[in-house]
Amino acid sequence: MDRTVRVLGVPMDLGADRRGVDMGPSAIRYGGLADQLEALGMACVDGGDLAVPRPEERDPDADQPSGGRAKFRRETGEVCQDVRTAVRATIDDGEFPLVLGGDHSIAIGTVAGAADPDESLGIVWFDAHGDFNTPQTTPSGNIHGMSLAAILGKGSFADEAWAHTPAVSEENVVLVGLRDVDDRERDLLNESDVTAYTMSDIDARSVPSVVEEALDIATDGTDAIHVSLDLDWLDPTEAPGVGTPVRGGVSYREAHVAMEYVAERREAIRSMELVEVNPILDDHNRTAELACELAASAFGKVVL
Ligand code: 4U7
Ligand code: MN
Ligand code: MN
Ligand code: MN
Repeated sequence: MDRTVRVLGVPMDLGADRRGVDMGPSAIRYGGLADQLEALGMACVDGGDLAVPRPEERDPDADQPSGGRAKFRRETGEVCQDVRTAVRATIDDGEFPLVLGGDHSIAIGTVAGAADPDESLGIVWFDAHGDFNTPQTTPSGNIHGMSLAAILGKGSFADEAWAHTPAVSEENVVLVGLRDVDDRERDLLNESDVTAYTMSDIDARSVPSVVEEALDIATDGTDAIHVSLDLDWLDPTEAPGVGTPVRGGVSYREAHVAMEYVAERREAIRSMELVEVNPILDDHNRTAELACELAASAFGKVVL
């Protein structure tokens, strides 16, 4: 990937309960993102942060879908449409969009911008969670737990043009690292054609084998892929600064190895995002610094 990287910050926390994830873009920049990428010989420009409304100014329950709950649905839709526009403009300018969250609801916008409507886009989604709830199944009402289902048009998202991206087929969507899935979310995931690798699969088969297969599935017959990295994919001992930590995640080394395999496919990668970093819960910014390191590995950093 020889293109210039354009960093787009989305200080979004409307999709999650734990305040602080809105400071993720600053923390990741402060963690040395541009330096890490420039050390690789890549050009890096900063597109700044998009505007996101404060939750205190809005009513989370305005404009709810029938038979369900999706807090700040209207505002999330508006922000995601801005993300889509910014990502699309970046790609049209020949640059590579690296989106910094913010909570994972922003992926709805990133994918909408990355997916050319005339093409097909695969997704590899590294996460402890499935993000496969709908407004009808969610236990929390938080859209960051629904973003992948929204992209695929599940439940009432089927009728929401800002959310549903038909250029993404379930057959080319892969979840990696699952260890916390809600009951009704599990049913939806099992009924779908999405491929999901749990931590048990990683234990049994190792990261290289699982991640290679995930990349094969996402690239199979597609024009490009999107890589979505929720930092809670890692074990909380390595990434304590996330809103919804779950024990039993991948180690520091496993995360780097996974990103090195991602780097091998970088010609196919159209966009990437780093989400769910919460500096308030972090330990001296180490989760944000780790996010920068993992981005460098994904862009081809090697030791020798
Ligand atoms: B993240 C949860 F109930 N499943 O839907 C939900 F456990 O983007 C958590 O992966 C979602 O961090 C976590 O609220 C969303 C919950
Ligand atoms: Mn997530
Ligand atoms: Mn998660
Ligand atoms: Mn989270």
